[in-house]
Amino acid sequence: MFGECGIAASEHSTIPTVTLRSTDGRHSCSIFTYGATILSWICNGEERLFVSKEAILNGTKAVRGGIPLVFPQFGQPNPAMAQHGFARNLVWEHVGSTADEHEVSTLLRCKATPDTLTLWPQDFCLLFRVSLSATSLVTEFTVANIQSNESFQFQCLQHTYLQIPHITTTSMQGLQGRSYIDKMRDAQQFLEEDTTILVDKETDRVYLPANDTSSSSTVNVLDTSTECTLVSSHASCRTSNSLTSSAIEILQGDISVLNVLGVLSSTHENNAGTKDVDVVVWNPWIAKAKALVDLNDDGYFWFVCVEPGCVSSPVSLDTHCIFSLTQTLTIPV
Ligand code: TA6
Repeated sequence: MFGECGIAASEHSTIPTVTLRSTDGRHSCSIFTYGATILSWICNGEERLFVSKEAILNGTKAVRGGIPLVFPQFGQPNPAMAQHGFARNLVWEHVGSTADEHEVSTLLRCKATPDTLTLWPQDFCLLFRVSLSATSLVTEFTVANIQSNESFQFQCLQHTYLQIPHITTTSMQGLQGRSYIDKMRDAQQFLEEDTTILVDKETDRVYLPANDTSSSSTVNVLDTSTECTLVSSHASCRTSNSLTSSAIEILQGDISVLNVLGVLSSTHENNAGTKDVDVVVWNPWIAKAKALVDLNDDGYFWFVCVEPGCVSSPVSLDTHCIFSLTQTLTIPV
């Protein structure tokens, strides 16, 4: 077996943390069940995600770093709901794990609560599957519309903070040919013409799906001092229908991980292919870093956010349908 899964109390909170660890000890991943927030991904003995030294890790505030989950809104279009929605502030339930000779996976679940129903009157079930292998981390965020009377719309995103040697020696490739909304230029839309993108000021862009052959859906983050690729980020989404009532009972009930995985694969397999997604690129730079209480002033040196999601246009999910957003982070061998 490649590895195993464990769950234990967290360092700063009684809310548990799920840990995936390879048998050889060289690879691991930690998931704080507060928000199902991935706090660490170690690949070949090296930490690949950034978490601020000032991050609040006691389960009272969304984590500044790792991979917070954004749902059902991006930003704060509904001012009555927290920025980036409530998924990253809820305690998720650990459903179980699976392992084979290539990877170890775990599954977490979050159901609608009286508080979420008050804020957002839709009955949903969220699933988050995290799979660790020797070269990659795959994170699959699934939304199930389990109500029978109406569809609902939402935005979702995986807010990934990638650890880098230094922002001034980091570049990104793979976004050329994609249009983007630049939040630093009055949310106007531009075309990315550069094959290599550097960050030298506050950067907050929503790159729209690469829906033609001229652009790819993989973003490579490189160290310009060595021209080596640090990590590749690929993402896609898919929507599937035909959740049977028994499948809904499995998703909602006292579920086993194999039952849920069975529902996911049977529901997804006989449906349309995957689609490209938005990619948000963010670095707060100097002023915004100073303004963020949970980020030290020079914290912006050490990360760039490459965040796959569906934010430029909301997802509309019909009754008894599921939607999955899958991010694959790969370390070149
Ligand atoms: O993903 C980029 C962004 O929307 C930025 O505008 C900035 O607000 C960032 O998210 C962090 O948001 P947070 O609510 O986690 O402080």
